[in-house]
Amino acid sequence: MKSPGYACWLRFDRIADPALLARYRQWCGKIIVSSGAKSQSPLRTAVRELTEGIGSLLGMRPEVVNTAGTSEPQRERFIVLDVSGGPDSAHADGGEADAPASPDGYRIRTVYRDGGEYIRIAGESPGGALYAVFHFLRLLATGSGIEALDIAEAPACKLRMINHWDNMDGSVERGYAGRSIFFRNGEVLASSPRIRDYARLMASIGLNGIAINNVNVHRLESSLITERLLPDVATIAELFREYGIRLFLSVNYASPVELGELPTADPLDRRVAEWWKRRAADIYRHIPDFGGFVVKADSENRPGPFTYGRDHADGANMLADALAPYGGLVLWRCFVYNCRQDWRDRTTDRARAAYDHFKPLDGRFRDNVVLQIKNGPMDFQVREPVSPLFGAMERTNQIMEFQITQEYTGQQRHVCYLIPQWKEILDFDTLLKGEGSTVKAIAAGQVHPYTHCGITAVSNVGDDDNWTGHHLAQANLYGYGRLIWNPELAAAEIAEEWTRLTFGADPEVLSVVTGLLLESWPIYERYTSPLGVGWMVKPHVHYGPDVDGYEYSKWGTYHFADCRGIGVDRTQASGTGYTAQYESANAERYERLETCPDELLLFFHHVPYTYRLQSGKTVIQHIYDTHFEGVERLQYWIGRWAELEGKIDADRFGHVSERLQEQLESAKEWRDVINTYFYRKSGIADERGRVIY
Ligand code: GCV
Repeated sequence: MKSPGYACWLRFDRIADPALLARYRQWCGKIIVSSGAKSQSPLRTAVRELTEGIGSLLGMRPEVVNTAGTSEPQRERFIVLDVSGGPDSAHADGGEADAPASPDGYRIRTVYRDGGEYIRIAGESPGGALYAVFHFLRLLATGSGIEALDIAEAPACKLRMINHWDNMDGSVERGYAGRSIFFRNGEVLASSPRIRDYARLMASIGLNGIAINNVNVHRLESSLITERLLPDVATIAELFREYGIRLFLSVNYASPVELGELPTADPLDRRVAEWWKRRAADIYRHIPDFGGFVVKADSENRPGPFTYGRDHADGANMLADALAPYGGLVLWRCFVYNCRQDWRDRTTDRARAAYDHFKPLDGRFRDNVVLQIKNGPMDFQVREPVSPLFGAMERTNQIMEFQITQEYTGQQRHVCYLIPQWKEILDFDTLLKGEGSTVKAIAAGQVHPYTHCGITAVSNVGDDDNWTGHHLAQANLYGYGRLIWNPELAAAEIAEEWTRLTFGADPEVLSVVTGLLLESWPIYERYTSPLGVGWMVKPHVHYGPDVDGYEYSKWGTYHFADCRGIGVDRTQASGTGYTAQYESANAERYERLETCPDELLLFFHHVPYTYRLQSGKTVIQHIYDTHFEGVERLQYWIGRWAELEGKIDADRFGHVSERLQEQLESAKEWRDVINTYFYRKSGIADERGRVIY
């Protein structure tokens, strides 16, 4: 028996309001489908999803009719499901001229004609039709009017991906929701029913690519591209194909060596290039629409072209050449830095690394190479500036990488709704081509003429019954897809939509769940590391406070707190010069103390505890106040959540209540450790005389 969390936002509970039900039923009794919904085609999936969704929401089984190009006058109301401009497009409605430009786009219109009244759901492609169906079902599930629809949608980003950090033993690196849904004990779980359910979830939020294995590719996983495992991988690819999603694999750069077939992985060695060409041929024989490779090379002890005195362009291009004949991509990660730094060395700044490594290579990459750049220059901290590398390479395709899995943001034991964070990032104006060169515009290919661009993110999914560990963490997966489809959506809009679909429309439930979600990132930030400094977590596990855990280590992640002050001087004037990696107006804003935003102050500057922020508070008082407030606000929301008892099912109510208690204990620990640490370092008392140990 699956728990109430399993269906996530695709619950499609029966509509309770009889009047609404009757209205919807008038339209949904018959579905006319253009013919040619071939096996495995997303159009066929769209028909199935529409039929089943209507069945579940309205308690009726719609009649499905194939038109094969004819258009009989209909007396009753009905739905037309179609691919615009396709050979069988029987119900063109006159709105085609302004149809969405993207092949993934769609239109949904209510059409009143002599011959009948119908709702035309039309994708620009079969995949577009599937996205349209999920949109239509969302309208029904949220009780929207359907009598006058005129919707045209197209995704902002071309590549809308998910990365899994799943290993073949079934573990998930930085996974907080159980074990892998793809692998167990060295085997591929090719026949697991969960994989199709996951593909549904992904397609319902508009995602179109997935890399199923960890970017740290170890021995076992190196075999995923061999004849032994490709048939199983192909079975998974087939499931995703039904939902319009292309499958990618992370590959080990040293595969020819790891698999014992060559003595070298040198990208300029002809034998190596030939070896990858043969692998590519094998892969495409099994998976004709294979998306390509994700590569973590020369990073955190993973092999790469540096071993052979080659650079990243040499490395990526060799793989790109192998995939090019089949239309495959190389997603080459830019998370490259010195992970064996001497903490005594103040000249090396990890934040600089990606830009320093990659910017000089602009123009040298093949057109099917896409650089994959983490959203910040460090590593998914609760607060970081936007990576200055994003958009800085005009002639090199790029995608940005977010992290849905909450490695540094409470590990799905804490509520931390990340959409507001991603929205801030997407809205950031890099100014690289003048005003309006926002991250979202770059990701959409509107700033530079990238052939491939978009967004990817590390999944938060595992085999827990509710997929994401914390029920409320489902909102991050949902919101990720919705936001990268349309970055103009507000975080609140997404939260409300998700809550309605997941918990229903009770106004109190809506108000508490959305309120808690929307304040959760600011709350988390308040009780953890202050003012953008980051990294005060327990080493390796990255959960719970340890102020000096990384301070004297090799990872390049320091806060430099002493008895006088705290923060990392990344200025050009007196620090590491990192600020210069931004376009000049942004560089100057970060460089100058007076203009550096408070929330990033300690990322860019080392200041005394008595330094006064733009908010008017001193740094030390800000630290004390935010840490007390973080816990207080959490207590407030725990009280509000308790009011929902009986309004949502006991299973999800109880689960979230328990996790909130755990979060509270952890938040108190953070508060007391951080406040005590800085009180002892600075010797400055809290103005308000609260308890500090
Ligand atoms: C998959 C961080 C994480 C690692 C992760 C790495 C990466 O360092 O802690 O677990 O490795 O980022 O993104 O490659």
